[in-house]
Amino acid sequence: MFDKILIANRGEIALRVLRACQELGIPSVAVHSTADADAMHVRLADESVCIGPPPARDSYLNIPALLAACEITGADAVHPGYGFLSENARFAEILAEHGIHFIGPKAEHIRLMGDKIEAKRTAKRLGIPVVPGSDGGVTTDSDALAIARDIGFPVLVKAAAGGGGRGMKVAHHEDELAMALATARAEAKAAFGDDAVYLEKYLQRPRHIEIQVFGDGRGGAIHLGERDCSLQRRHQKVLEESPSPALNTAARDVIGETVAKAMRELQYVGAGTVEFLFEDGRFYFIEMNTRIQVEHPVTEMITGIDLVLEQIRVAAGGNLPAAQSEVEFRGHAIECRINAENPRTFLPSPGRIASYHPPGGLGVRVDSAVYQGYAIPPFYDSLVGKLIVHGKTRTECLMRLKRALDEFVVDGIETTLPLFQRLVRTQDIIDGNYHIHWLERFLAEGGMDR
Ligand code: MV4
Repeated sequence: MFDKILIANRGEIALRVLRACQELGIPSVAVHSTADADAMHVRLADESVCIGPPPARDSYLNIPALLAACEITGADAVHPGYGFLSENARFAEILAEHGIHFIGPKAEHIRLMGDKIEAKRTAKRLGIPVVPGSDGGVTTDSDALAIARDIGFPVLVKAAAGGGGRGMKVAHHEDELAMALATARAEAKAAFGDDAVYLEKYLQRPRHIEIQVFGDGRGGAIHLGERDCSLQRRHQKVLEESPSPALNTAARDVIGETVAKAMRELQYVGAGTVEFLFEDGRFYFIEMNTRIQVEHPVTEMITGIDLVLEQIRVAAGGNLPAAQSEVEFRGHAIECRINAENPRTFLPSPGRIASYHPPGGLGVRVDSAVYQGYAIPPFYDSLVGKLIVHGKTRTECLMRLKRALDEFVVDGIETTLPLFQRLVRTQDIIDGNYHIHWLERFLAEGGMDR
């Protein structure tokens, strides 16, 4: 096992990793920017190192500063959390060159999945169903037109270096294709320095369902079911749940086993998420994330498996947490991302938390790094915390969520708590009847004011 783990992150995920370290009896090192000197992850870690000024590029993304922090403290492993350097293949390689373990997948798999064209090609080769589209990148307009006619309009132009919705353009008809290509290319070039694009059939009202996988890097891999992440706003997830209201046991077993088999073939190591669009009963691969995700607690609540602790164990050469036949999906879990934002305009609302009272009780979990009197700095994402609720059934889970939301007090800043208060009282949500555009439509139609 590792001697000491450096946590290259901040906020609730830094705390989450810290807790896993404590349960494994491994000393931890927190790093922080000057803006985070009084952050909870710094207080609770065994040691801490200041790695730079507030802007992330000078601190949490500063590789030389992180290497120096490992050197100073004698950390022999780094957990990157999510965001920041978590999917930076070069960072994983540099750590290895310095004899430090990266708690995450192999650099080659991070790099492979970072290129959306290569990721899709690999998925297809491994027997995962993909969205119909160009086989690889598209080069000329006439090339693109031929493919678009073949798969049928509407089509979506996507950036190879994209993800998270950046550099995407829809063409509803032939006469929109050239413009969509040019715009997507220009945006991709500006955002990623790479103008490679590819073409897909545009799915109009799918759900976003992702499969959690876990590999041992030696050809063993299991799946831990799905999360339905269809409730999003501007490509930011708002509420996630497992199981998906749209799946039954048979459908889960089929897609889960397909994905697990692919991960065995890849010899994938650690936690990963394979993202799908799901429409008319069919799955279509879109991307794979090679990190622990914000919404991982939803999976932990229904499987009882500590994903972060298992990431550490497997990175140190340990075995999978369970055989596939031992994985049980128990009950239902829902996560709400509580942001420091106005619940109608979604404008950030950083500042001091005057009063803080998180909910508790059976089946209620709050993953947060804030405390009463803490000032949320304006430099980073606006996540105040995640409320995760578990129940025997979806109905029980929703009732418990309603109760927990009523208990939750965060005063002094604006939060998105009122949005969730509204959502748990909305029929489509109660019925599980929603897709990737549902929330934006609800908000545009004044759902918050009805
Ligand atoms: C799509 C799609 C429809 N058809 N691909 C958006 C982010 C990126 N991860 C993939 N995205 C989409 N890809 C095809 N072929 C619609 C989206 C999409 C979306 C996907 C998941 C969750 C929310 C979304 C919101 C808008 C568009």
